[in-house]
Amino acid sequence: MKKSTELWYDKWAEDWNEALPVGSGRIGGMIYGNPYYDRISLNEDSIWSGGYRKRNNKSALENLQKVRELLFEEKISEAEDIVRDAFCGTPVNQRHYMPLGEFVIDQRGLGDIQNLRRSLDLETAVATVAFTTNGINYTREIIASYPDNVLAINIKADKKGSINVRLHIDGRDDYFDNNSPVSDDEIFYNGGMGGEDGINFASYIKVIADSGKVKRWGSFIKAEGCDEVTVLISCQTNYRFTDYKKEAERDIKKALRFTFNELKERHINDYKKYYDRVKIELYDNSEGKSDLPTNERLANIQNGGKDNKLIELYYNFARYLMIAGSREGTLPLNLQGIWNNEMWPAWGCKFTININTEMNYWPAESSGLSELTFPLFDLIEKMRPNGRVTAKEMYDCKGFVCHHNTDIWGDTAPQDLWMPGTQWPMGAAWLCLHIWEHYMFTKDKDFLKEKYGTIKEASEFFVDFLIENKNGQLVTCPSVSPENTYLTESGAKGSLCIGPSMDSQIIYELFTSVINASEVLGIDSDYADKLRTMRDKLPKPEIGKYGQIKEWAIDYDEVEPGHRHISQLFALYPADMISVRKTPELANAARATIERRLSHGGGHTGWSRAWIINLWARLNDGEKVYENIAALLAYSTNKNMLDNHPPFQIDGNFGGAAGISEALLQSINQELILLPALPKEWENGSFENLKARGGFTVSCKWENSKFSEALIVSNSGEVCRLIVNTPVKVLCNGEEIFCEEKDGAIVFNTISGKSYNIKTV
Ligand code: FUC
Repeated sequence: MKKSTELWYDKWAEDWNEALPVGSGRIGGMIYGNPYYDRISLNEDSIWSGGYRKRNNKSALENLQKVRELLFEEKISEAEDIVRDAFCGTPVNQRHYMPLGEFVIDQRGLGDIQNLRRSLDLETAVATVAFTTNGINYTREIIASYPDNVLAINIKADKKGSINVRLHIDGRDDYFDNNSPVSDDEIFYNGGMGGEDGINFASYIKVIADSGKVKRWGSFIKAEGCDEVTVLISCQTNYRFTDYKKEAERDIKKALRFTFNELKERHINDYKKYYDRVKIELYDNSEGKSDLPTNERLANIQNGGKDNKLIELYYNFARYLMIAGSREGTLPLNLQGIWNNEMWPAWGCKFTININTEMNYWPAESSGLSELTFPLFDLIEKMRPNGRVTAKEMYDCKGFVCHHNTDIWGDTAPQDLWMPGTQWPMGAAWLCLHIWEHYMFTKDKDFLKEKYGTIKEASEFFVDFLIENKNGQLVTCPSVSPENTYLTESGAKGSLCIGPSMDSQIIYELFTSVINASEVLGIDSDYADKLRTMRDKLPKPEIGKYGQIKEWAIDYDEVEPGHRHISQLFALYPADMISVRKTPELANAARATIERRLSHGGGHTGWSRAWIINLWARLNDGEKVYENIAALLAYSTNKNMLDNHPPFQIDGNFGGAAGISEALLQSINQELILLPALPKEWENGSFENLKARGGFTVSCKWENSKFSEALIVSNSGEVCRLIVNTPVKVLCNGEEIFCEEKDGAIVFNTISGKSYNIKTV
């Protein structure tokens, strides 16, 4: 039984939140697995409403000074009134994501069903629906292939001539869609949003049958008396190709060179290149529960049960989702990855960049899926020219800026008309930190050189935008602390403010990245000096009246103390400005901050809970890590293991996975920490090939909750500063090497390409 590498069920999915996702990075499908009437909800990552729009509000600049003055005078509602009209986007909303359609496999003539098994194998990325009826065993296998650009469905039976199936595509309401027959075995399906610059798509559906008869009836294809039936589905849009119809047709033609088994093999080989890179193994404490179907395993956790293998499965599923939803050349993972069946999905299923998109990529580097972050970097490049115009038109600043959302055209103007979220000029800055992260993990100087201009340009915006507050510190204004609202002493409520803590922290990290990059590349030292001077004048994390890290420059109370965003702890995770070893007082204040949020009902959305896991991991608290992973599984995970905000939102899957590995390995403040937050329940286990900043690949084993051994591969010859809570020696090529003990760390030089064994003494 594959306890940690398979999702499986003995029932078909009744709704979306039970269906299983497959993805080629670009084409996605959600499989319900009903033998009689199966549905596969289809997506293609570039099917969005409309096209690019210039939405910068031309009234912003003329009101900027006034808004700043009002905020300095603490006339908050007056400032907010102006911002609401003069800063919001025109129109207020960006474009949104939409489905491709719903493919139907109709076998309503089947008899009673026995032995239904619906599964998703994470080791092969193959979804299977298997069942028996009238003594015949049927199998449907579904793959979404990156190398061959199609979603492929294969229907088999173990008795010749017993497949009778009606195939059809439907499901986009009346959005200008055409469903036209090409031939007896092929359907051409196309549509879109119309308009000059709208997205249009083309999809071909080809049916290949062994023996039997294939015939078209209107827009349905019927295959009767067949031994085996394969369906290939392609899709392309004018987002990528002018002649997208031809491309979609070509995808089918190319895929037709292979049998289903060949397509499957090519798909598995491609997938395994990524999936097989890392492994986390925790011992099975489930007392037999890990053998149950996935939905029952989740129910077991809800009932207070244990199942470490389900935690492993959660980690593996996140890696699966990243490989299925973010590949070179695709768009980045949106709020639902690539899987959405609503014409008007929640929050437009866009890229919300005040945490959600960033969280999607939190586990990418540490789990060895580094190159799967490229779609994110491509999107940043799309945002750059737009963000340059937004910076100029709204604020008369250099550089490029983006607010708290973007779309596939890299729209940078504010989104929504919602004071706690809309006016936040930090989106591009936060995204750019992923560029630096990529460098820190890979130490790829060519990449850094190529992207230096991007992070520099993000920083240039703040060189112009920051203003001095009354204490002479440099702060953002106007901005918000995402997406919280404060109470002033007089009882007024406000969101707009001067210098929220998170902004200063993101800018600190951004400036530091540019400074470090300029040092690594040996360029631009004058600019780096300028940033150093400015960085000194940024407000640093401060402790407030509840012993917490202050969220705003003024120590306001929150209207909602259990708010889902814990923005002021950006400094603890993902950044490392606060840490147990380097800033213990601030670390205690961070603890108080989380406790305060949680005691007021915090952590109630999936992504918020996932963030909390990472925060506890950074505070080295294994028990809290465990407690919050259990809460994530129990209350914020749908039956199909996808994160439940609610509704389904994929960030929690990735944030949760990041938290699981963060408990086992951290690389912060130039130190590599083994087993920093090991929960008691993870008594025995191991991990293989997790990546660490500094260009290290790390494997480690522990027994009875104690470190037993590790292997560190140095990929770029950096000095290793190792923290492990037991005395160890370091060996290279079987020989003990010289180590220095410094400030609680074991420090040793490494040579690129060499492996270092860490053994207890
Ligand atoms: C932010 C969050 C919400 C949700 C939305 C997509 O606005 O505060 O909880 O995740 O993004």
